Amino acid sequence: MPTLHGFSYSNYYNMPKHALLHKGVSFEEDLVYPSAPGYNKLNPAMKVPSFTTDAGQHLAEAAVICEYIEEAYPQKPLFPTDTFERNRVRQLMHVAELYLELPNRRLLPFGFSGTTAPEPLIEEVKAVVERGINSINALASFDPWVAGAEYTMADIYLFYVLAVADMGSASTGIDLNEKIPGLNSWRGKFAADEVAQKVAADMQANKESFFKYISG
Ligand SMILES: N[C@@H](CCC(=O)N[C@@H](CS)C(=O)NCC(=O)O)C(=O)O
Repeated sequence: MPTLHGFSYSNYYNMPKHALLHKGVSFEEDLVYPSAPGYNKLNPAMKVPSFTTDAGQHLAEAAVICEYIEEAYPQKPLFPTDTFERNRVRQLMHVAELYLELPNRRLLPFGFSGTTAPEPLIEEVKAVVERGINSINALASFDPWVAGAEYTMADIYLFYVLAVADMGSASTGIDLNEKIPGLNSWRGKFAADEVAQKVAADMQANKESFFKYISG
């Protein structure tokens, strides 16, 4: 059986987890934090998630694991068959990660420690987030899903990216729901799904353990 390694408080871990649950794939969850001894054998970059295939091979990077899941488990597809549309979904995944998740991630240590981020850092983050907002507004339809009529990996990616983007908003003051028309109602629709609710419940269940891990 394939194994997903990581922890449920991680938004990146929850992307492939959501895809596996959506497709009804049987898999094991290995609760592990990235500094665990030997974790580098699963992912040399020491980041969560990583994935072990049925054949015992290790993969890492959430987007790569998601693509593997789609190829290995084609049921309930999460990418369009049309070449252009499939790559449009990938573009949405990448812009969400690069211009909404990663800049806001730089502010997480301040949020977690209750300290104020330096103004120059906040300005840098805001400039990058502006690119993300413009990209999502240009590419996403929210009609009803991110890439249009079909529920795709872009929905899963954007939803979990927003977990970190929201935390950064406390420092930047950027209200993504206000800046991206359609975002809030789409988010409600996504979150109402049974799979999203299981992932959210597991995330909450891991919260205490995660904060103990980072405080150590
Ligand atoms: N590019 C990586 C990012 C994963 C990532 O940043 N994971 C966080 C948890 S949400 C992590 O492992 N952080 C530990 C660290 O940075 O040392 C991916 O797509 O999988």
